[in-house]
Amino acid sequence: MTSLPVEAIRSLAEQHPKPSSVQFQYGTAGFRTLGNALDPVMFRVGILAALRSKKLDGKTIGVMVTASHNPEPDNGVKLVDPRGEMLEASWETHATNLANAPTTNALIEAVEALHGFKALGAEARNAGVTTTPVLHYLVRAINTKGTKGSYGEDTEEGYLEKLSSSFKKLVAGKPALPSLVIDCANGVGAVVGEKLAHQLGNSLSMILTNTAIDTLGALNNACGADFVKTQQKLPPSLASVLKPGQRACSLDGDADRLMYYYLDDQGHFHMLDGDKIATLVAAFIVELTKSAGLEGKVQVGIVQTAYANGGSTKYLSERLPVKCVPTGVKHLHHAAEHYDIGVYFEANGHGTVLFSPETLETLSTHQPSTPAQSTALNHLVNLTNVINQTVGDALSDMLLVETILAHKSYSGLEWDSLYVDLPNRLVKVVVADRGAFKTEDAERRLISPPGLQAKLDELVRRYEGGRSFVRPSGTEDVVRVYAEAIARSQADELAFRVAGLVYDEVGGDPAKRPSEFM
Ligand code: G16
Repeated sequence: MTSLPVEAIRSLAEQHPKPSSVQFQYGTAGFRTLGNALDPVMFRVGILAALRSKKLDGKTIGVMVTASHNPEPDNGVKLVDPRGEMLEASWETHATNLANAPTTNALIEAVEALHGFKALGAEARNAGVTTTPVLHYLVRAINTKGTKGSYGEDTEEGYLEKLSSSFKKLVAGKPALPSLVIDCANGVGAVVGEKLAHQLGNSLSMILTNTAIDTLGALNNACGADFVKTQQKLPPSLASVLKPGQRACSLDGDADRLMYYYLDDQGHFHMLDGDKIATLVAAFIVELTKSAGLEGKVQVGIVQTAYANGGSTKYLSERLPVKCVPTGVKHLHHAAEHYDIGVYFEANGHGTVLFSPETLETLSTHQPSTPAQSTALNHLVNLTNVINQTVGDALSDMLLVETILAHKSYSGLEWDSLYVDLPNRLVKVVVADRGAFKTEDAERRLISPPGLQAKLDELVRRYEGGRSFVRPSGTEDVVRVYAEAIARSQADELAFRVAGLVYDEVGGDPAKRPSEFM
């Protein structure tokens, strides 16, 4: 072990000073702020990643630089733990502390204090320009290389090969579906999507749109999964591309979220969000486990957040165990690990399916007693490979959805009719201090500011089927308000009334008071 290279850190740190006026926070998924404010954070994250790797016996750690679902000029950086999961929560505090050390000396002290590490000198490998889920895959593949749990070849090609070969097996013999239009949000999904389309050949016809990755200001601008989810409408750029009845999907800027949608015969837009994906996937996996003769041996469970549409929660909880956890894939992921097969999706389209080690063992040792059982078992095994189990992955989830649609001969309309979404509305409120908002009960209730929850309850009671909650965003400097009710106008009105309450409670610029529907 070499000792801490204090002088090297000192001279580099001097080149990346932290401005005293800013405070950084490792939030829901890493540091997010204006791209031009991130320089000192990037440097310190590099140090933290090295320390994390040392702490874990030299395991590979991932560092992803991405604006994710946010448009320019935002940017961000997030860390990936050795099994391809999000950074362990206890280290988020270390990340925040390092990022906020006010001087070079304070930074060196913080590094030295961190679990008493005396060595750095980590090796770095550049994964190049790729999606967030590919980075998660690579980290797991590197760390499991040559072991029983080997996750695949540790290259982007290895990732594409793993996904495409299992997809081809899953859809072999099924009639090819009509072309799928894919909105790449002008982000890196366009690059990896192009390679995936090439690998898949004629097993899936993909029409890639919004692929302008070099156009300034285009990223997530009036396109992408977050635009579709929050605006509940078609990206304008797809208006001339998408035909009634045709399926389309949007990735977000770093391709870890996925939203599906279609236009009906009248040209009306219908959204198939993370809840609809979770329902489709869970139903299919339950059906396969039964067909494989594994009923009672392997349990499927669902994890959602408070944003899950009430229609989906009702439908799913009548059939399967459903757990609600706070926003953030890390929370969903950990909860899903408690099931044999855990299906987790945020309504925003971020999610995946986890197969427990015992379930993987069961799948590899189970002896099918009929040809039909054998086929179902093979499908389950192939699903474990088409699904990126490290994190939500738009391209992998897309192949999963396409597999199911091909097996069920479903169009968007048939998939959509599994249950009816309650009309809902999401509103952002800009407040002076979002830190004043604290929640409990998986973010469904406010405990601070005091008294505000009682006022919300009183308001919600006036709306039929009304439900609303308020939480501080972990990725943007805003407070989010969600509301649903049985009628569209009621959901909209409730959302804006709650937003108004929130705004009045904490005060702020009157010009920014949420005014629609008031
Ligand atoms: C990140 C998290 C997601 C979360 C989202 C929004 O998404 O990974 O789990 O839903 O932020 O968080 P918030 O409402 O706290 O701003 P991404 O796609 O940016 O990684």
